Amino acid sequence: DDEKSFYREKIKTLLKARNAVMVAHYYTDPEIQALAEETGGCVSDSLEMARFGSNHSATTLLVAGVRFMGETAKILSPEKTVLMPTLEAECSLDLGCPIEEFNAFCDAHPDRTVVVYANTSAAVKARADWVVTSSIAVELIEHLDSLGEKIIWAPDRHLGRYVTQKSGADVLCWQGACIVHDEFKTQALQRMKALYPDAAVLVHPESPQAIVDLADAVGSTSQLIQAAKSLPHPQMIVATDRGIFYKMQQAVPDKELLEAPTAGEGATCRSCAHCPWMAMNGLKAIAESLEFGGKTHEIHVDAGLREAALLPLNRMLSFAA
Ligand code: CIZ
Ligand code: SF4
Repeated sequence: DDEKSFYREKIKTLLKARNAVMVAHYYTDPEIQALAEETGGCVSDSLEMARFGSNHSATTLLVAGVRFMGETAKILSPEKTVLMPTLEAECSLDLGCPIEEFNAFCDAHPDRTVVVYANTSAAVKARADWVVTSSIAVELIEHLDSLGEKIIWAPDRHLGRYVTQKSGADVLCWQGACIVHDEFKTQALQRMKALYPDAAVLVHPESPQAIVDLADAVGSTSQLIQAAKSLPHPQMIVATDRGIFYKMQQAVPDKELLEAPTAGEGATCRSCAHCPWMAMNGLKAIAESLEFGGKTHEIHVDAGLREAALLPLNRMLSFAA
C-alpha cells in the first residue's frame, strides 16, 4: 500500500501548508476517519461536524462527507474556505427534495412550521423555520408540539414517521428516503436475530418501520455508538451505514459488530449498507482537493441563500446546545 501512504503523507503536508483541518462523517471509509483523527480533525455526525468546523481556528475546512455537509460548513463559516474531495457526493434525501416543489408544498400549508432535516440543500434550508439532525429531531418536534405548532417535516419519510410516533405531534411529511437505510430487509433481519440470540439490534431511524420495530435501540449515529456502550449484549446487529463500525468498534473493542442484512434472501450482506456518495471521499480525491482547491473542490453558497439558511441552522445549534 505504497500509494495509500504516499497520499496520507501528502495530505498531512498539505493540511499544514493550507492551515486546514479535516472534518469527516462517520459513514466515510475507515482510512479517511483514521486520517481525520490522526491530523487533529474530527469524526462525527453532521451536527458535530458543523459545530467543530465553525469553532476551529483553521482557515480552510476539508469536509469529507456529502455536499449538504460542505454547504452547511460554508453557511456557518463564510470566512473560511470549504473544500470537498468531490462536489458530486450527493444524498438521495437532498436530491429528492427539489426547492421548487418544496416551496409549492410549503405554500400550500402556510399554517405549518417548516422543519427540515440537515440532509437538504441550502435553498431548502433557507425556506425552513428549523433545521434538525436525527440526534435532536424527537426533542425538537416535542418542543414545537408543546407550543401547539403544526409541522411540515422534510425530506425523510421514515424519520418523519418515527418522530411523529414518538411525539404525537401533527406532522405533514415529505416522502423522501435514504437509499442506504431504505434497503434493510425485515425477514432477513429476523433470521439474523434468530442466529444471534444474544445480539442487540441497533437501528437508525432513517430505516423502514418494520426494521425500527425490531430494534433494541433507535437513534442517530452518535446515539447508536452510545447504545453499543451501554447495552449489555456481547454482539450488536447494526442497521446503518457500515462506516459507523470504525468509531463504534473503538467504543466497544470487546463486542462483535454485525451488519444488518440489506438485500437477498437469507444471506447476510457484507457490503451493501454503504452510501455510494460517502464512498467517493477517497485519499486521492482529498489530496487533490487540498492541492488544487478552486473550481472543482470549493463550496460556494449564494449570499442571499446563506443569510436565510443561517437562521434555522443557528436555531438548531442553540436548541442542541
Ligand atoms: O444518514 C446520514 O447521512 C446522517 C446520519 C447524517 C447525520 O446527521 O450525521
Ligand atoms: Fe444521504 Fe443516506 Fe448517504 Fe446519508 S447515507 S448521505 S442520508 S444517501
